Amino acid sequence: MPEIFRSLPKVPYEGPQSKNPLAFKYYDEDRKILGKSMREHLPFAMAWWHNLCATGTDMFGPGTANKSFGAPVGTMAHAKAKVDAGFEFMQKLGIGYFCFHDVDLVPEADTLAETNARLDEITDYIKVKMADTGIRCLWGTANMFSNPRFMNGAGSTNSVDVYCHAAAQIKKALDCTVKLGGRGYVFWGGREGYETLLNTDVKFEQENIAALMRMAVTYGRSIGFTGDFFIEPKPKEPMKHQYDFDAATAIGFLRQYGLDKDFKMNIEANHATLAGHTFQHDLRIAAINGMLGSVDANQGDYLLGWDTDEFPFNVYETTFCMLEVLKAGGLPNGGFNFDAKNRRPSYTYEDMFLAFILGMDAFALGLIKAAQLIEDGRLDAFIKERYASFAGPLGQKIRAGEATLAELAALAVQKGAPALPGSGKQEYLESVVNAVLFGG
Ligand code: XLS
Ligand code: NI
Ligand code: NI
Repeated sequence: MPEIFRSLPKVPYEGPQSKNPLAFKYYDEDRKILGKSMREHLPFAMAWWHNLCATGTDMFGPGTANKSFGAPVGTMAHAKAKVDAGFEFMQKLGIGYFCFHDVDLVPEADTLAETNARLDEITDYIKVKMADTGIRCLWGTANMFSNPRFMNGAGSTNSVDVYCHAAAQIKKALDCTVKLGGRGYVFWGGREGYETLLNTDVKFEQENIAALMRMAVTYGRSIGFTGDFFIEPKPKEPMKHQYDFDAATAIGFLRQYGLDKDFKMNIEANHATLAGHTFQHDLRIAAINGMLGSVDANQGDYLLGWDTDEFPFNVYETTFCMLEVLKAGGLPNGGFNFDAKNRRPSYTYEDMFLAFILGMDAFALGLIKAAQLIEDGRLDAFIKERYASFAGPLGQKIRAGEATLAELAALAVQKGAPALPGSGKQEYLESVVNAVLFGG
């Protein structure tokens, strides 16, 4: 097998003092943090689509990066070259997992039968590579948003034939995910939403999406899929409004349709910020509902209103993410999928390596700092103290749901006007965070 990234080495850990661009400064895979190795805390995944398929095309011009990997684009030879490139890349970076859409793996054919045959062929090829390298599949999904037939969505479409086609794609993508031992199956509702309410029956569409998900669960379980189904919330783009707006909305939807036992959230940083939240907010909402499943690790640009899918760089964000993940006890069937792409002018093979080094180091540093914040204890102690008034008999009664409104009203009269509830000390807490992050 000819080496594709010939001039690029296996990336070593060299520590924060290293000036070697092709070395990790923080990601030291065997280093133990809170009793577990960094590798165990951070199951990193490569997104097939961004890393092996996307060339930097945008609305104003064609791609700048060559991702042919020596084979004619659009052929099965190219599909295999992408597998070769992907596995060499993951091995050189020390990445343990990958994520894929059906049509990232093979070019879509004119018939489902032919596309499915191609998927069988490529997954056989991938399986051999997996056995050789120990690299595993984090999650699979079906691309139900690129082909023009999905212009009105898949589950939300007005066309029963398109709906049927979507079911076929999900079935096959589940077959492939199970064949590759994937730990999760993702629904990102790319076009599950609307452009205008003037032509849309929202209730009808949401019921149909739920029915499609229910069929997927039934089928998945019947073929031995024991992992988690994930919804990946996103408020908009490509549609003006998407039904899985944010974690809270998606969780409400799952509960309404009785899907909450089988589904968790795949939280993407840039989607949370598009919804007007922080990344940490959506992670927290998922976590407190027992639905923090997986993470699409990227970041947006606060000055731009779209999904820029940048590699994670902001260490405050990765620290707060890892704080949520550590407190939730990790991601049993999830991981950190770099749903991120190089900027268009960063078009070389070396840039692909540098981008993952940045992202993996940003998360490793976030993990180190989140663990230090937990060990430091001042944030947790402050929060505990902040609610201390509920620790007494009255608070306990309220928490147990045993108090009545009339009883509390009578007590309030007896007690007279309450004192102010105590300072929130946000500025102090922020200075604690900075001391832990930068105090050496
Ligand atoms: C797009 C989404 C997509 C999903 C997988 O914004 O992030 O890449 O992760 O379909
Ligand atoms: Ni995205
Ligand atoms: Ni994503």
